[in-house]
Amino acid sequence: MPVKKKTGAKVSARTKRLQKLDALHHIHPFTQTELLNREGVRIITRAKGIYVWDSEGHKLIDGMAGLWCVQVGYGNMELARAGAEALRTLPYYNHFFKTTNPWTVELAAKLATLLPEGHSRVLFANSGSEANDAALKLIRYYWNLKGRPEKKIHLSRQLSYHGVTMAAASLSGLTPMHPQWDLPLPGFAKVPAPYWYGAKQAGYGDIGEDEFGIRVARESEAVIREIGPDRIASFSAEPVQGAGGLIIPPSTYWPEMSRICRRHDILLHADEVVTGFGRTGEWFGSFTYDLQPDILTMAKGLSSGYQPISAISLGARMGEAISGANEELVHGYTYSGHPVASAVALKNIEVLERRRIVQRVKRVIGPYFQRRMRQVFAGHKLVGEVRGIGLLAAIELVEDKKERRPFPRERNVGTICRDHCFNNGLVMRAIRDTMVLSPPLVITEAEVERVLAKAKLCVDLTAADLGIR
Ligand code: PXG
Repeated sequence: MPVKKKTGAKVSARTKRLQKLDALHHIHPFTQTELLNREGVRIITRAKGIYVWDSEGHKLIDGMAGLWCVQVGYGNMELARAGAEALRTLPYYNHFFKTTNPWTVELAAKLATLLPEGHSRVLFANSGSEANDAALKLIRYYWNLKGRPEKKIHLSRQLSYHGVTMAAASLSGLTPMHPQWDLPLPGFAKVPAPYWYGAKQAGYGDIGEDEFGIRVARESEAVIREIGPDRIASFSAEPVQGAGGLIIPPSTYWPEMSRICRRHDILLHADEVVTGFGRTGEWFGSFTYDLQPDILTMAKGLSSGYQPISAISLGARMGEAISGANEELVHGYTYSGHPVASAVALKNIEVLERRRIVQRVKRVIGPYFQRRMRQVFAGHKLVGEVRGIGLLAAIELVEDKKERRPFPRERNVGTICRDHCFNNGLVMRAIRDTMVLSPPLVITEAEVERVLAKAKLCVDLTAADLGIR
């Protein structure tokens, strides 16, 4: 997000200094370093509620809750105090050598009350990628314990995002994530994504949503049969695909995919890094879509992003096998279940519960947001589809609405729109030409209106740039 200088506006000496140091010493994630260094980085200096401010004093609405994670909004002093208290009392200790700390124990026990049935045991890590990496190890270990060492292939979907470690990136179905690193590793296979809006362009014709959900599941089963179900360890999936373009599965998809996993004895791994902690209107997307995962990974909303912490929960089948194994579990990070991160996550869950934030997403603000998104963008000449659930929403910008044909990639329509958003005080994520919103769960109706007014203005400005009236 480059700082766009308004005509005549001067950038402060402090900003200039930090930009220079950043350019010299800091390599950014998912960024073309040389390009960013020429433009100058934006420096975020503070945040409150749904707003962030940069070092030049520009105020932006954070329509993405950071990176889909700041559930309780910025500046929650309860979380800050909980973290400070743990820092003062026990800034570090680990869970190796038969030890633990009160916050991590309480957090594990609290999670067990919120997670899908049977998920009574958790392991901790520090990021979504690490949690997914560990999940794949645990899946391999489970099959080894069960005397089925040939079950080793990890299935996942095209356009999925599961993180960046060697294994999590291999699991990810976003193909640009692979060539720089000679990935995927062996042992990973992909099945199609239930991306209904793209079905026409993908050659499925005018297929209905429900029929498409079944088709995609059946095509996934064909891949399973081709590889051989006896060789497949697991199917990893986000209940709703986030970074791949906010793909909301047709209602027929999950029931059918769940049946297929059960039929072939494939472990279901729900990646709830985005969908966890209220984002879809339930504590976990697994409840929204009635999934019974064997293993579940969570991060982001677990601490509202205030601290780096993630967790892996095991359903009854894996939990019993792994915790009952007659040997040491040879896995764990220095910072797994860090006391400060655990204290913050625990307080975050307390705040979500006490303020009934998840219920409010389900009953009040989620439905309001979805309804108003559709009203504001209905019939817009650039908008092919508005989709979403809970406090996740996307508008897909297309060249031809009837044919659902996207703009040529080189026109960079999503990037144009995103830049208008930044320049007009709204952070919105562009995934190809799909504009995504995932605001803090504490957003109010009046704030939703502010987000939508800005989003509408920016889509209009994009249409004008493209010469579409
Ligand atoms: N699973 C899912 C579903 C995610 O969305 C990860 C795993 C990895 O988490 P960590 O904590 O290792 O980043 C994610 C992360 C984006 C964006 O631009 C999305 C993520 C991360 C960075 C950028 O949409 N999701």
